[in-house]
Amino acid sequence: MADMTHHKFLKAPYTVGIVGAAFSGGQPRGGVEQGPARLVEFGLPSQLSSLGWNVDIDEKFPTYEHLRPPSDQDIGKLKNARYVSAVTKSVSDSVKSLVAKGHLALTLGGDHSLAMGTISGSAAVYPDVGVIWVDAHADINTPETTETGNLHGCPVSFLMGLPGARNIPSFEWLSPCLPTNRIVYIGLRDVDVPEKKILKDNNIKAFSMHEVDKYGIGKVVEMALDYLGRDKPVHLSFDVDALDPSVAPATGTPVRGGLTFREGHFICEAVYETGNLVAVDIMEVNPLLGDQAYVLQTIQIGCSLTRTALGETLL
Ligand SMILES: [Mn+2]
Repeated sequence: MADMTHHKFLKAPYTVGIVGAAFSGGQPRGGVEQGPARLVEFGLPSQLSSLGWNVDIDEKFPTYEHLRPPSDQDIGKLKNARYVSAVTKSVSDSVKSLVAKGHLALTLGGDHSLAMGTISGSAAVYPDVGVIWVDAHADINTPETTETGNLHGCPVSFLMGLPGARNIPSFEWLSPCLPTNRIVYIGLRDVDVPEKKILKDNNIKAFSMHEVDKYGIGKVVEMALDYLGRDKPVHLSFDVDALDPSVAPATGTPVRGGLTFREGHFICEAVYETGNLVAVDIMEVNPLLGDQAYVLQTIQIGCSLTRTALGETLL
């Protein structure tokens, strides 16, 4: 068993609860719902056991089909809103119960709309949780600004309860739980014009690829952790499209100019070292996009990012 960091917000013996969130309703491309099963088949649970964790997983992967409404007409521009709401509510309950027990909640996606569930779940236990959102995209469109109506581009505005993203029909369960100063973005490079305005108007902390190039990843992560507070619980929400498509190609919305393999892993290493983690999301691994080699490469990266966020070190 490896030496484990002291975790300020977890109860010993340290347990990771895996939520296999097999869901793709927040975006139009099929396949991302198969991400969690492929990560598990590749051996993720036993890899985490070898790091010293007790692993709590329902290998049957509860499907969310029973939550699919019989009909789901667009609400304004929003697609599948009732289905996304029902699934994210279920994920929120799962994450909340794990975090409340002092377990680390590890959610494997699935598309990034799931973060409405994961972050509301950890914030229900820790209202001062700080979120590190690693992504090519800001995912902060509101029901008014979204062009596509795909909810994986909107979770942050819902969590914050920004104007236009409050009291949305079918999302009555989700009350604002993420103050605008409790999130830091890393890796942004494809941000819609209205999203840029939202980030600026609300003074939201964001390190785009420009800042990663300018300061280096070490300094960026240090600034991010200082900003959130070194004594506060941390929720890491990692969209694999933050990585350059040459590193993680099998994902729905790849954007060139992304994080290198090491930059992505460095973020996970540094966040783990704080001992403040309460929840980790690994999102948007889509095993149906690209040829087999690309898919395998992306699944391997999903596993290695997770291991690193849970304590695997190079030495
Ligand atoms: Mn995302």
